[in-house]
Amino acid sequence: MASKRPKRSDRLLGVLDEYRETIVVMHNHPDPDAMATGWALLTLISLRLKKPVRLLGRGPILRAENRQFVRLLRPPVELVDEVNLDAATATVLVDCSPASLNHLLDGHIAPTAVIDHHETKRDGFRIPYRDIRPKVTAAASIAAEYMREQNLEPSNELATALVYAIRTEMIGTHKALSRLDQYSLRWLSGFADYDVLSQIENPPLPRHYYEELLLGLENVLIYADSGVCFLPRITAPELVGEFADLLIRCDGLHCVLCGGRLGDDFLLSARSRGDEHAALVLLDQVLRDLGHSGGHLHRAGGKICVPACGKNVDELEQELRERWLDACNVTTRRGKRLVTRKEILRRL
Ligand SMILES: [Mn+2]
Repeated sequence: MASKRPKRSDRLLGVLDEYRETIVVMHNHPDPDAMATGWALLTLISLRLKKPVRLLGRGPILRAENRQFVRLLRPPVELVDEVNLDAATATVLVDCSPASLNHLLDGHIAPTAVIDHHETKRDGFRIPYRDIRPKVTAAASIAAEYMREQNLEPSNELATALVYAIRTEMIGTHKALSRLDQYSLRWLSGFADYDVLSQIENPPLPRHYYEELLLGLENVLIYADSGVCFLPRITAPELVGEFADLLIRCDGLHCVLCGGRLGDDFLLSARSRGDEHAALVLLDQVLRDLGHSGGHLHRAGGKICVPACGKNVDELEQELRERWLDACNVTTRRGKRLVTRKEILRRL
């Protein structure tokens, strides 16, 4: 007997049909998962409801792979600083939590719908449609499911975007893909362009990227099984998370904290593996009364507004290091450098 359970995509479309138009909102500095998910929803909404829909987020997009993604696939993304809403406009928040501050609704306005896979804090909002599945690796897998439910085939570009989104979200997760992720990947692979995918995965990198990587590596300190790195210079906000993904792969490390200042913001990324500590919980402790955090259990991010925190960057880094080591139950305060030039040369 066929299931009578209403399809999620039908419920979403039913909610949005009450409005004149829809704005799909991505998190700030949208990543491929946010862009691909938003793009699929935009396609779904415009084809099924035949009403105006836009895909908005705050920029800029700076990571080389993400710029290449935009250049080659041309997702219908509009980068804006703010959004004007009226009662006839529905909002769909994708790939981030309603209560988090890293999107155009700033955690103050309840969206009409949310489609996400992050761990979500209680937000107290009345939201007519919620589809939040933290066990799913990529929000893009959920968006692909909606398209499949509605018998819509993605264009080559959209399918490539969704596949790339799932592949990037797999980095550093240390867990098997959910059944939905696997199913979506298999379905999408029939439409995706793998030549373009490889061009997105291997973009030309600017020279400053290597400089920042070198400065970062020289600043990694190891305390027992915990690593801390404050990057002396970053030009793209995404580098903090990228560096954390690299560091958590180091033999013997179970949790890492990376941070760096960009303008007024001090950006943080935490990673963990194993059952003892979860990055999300550790970072939450570190940022108490200092800033905001969110993300996945083992991959979390956060932000502090430097002028508002009452400390200069040196004091802030010292405080963050203390709090991080306390949260990790590490008693030593003597860090060992991950790499030192002198030691490497001596071993030659
Ligand atoms: Mn995501």
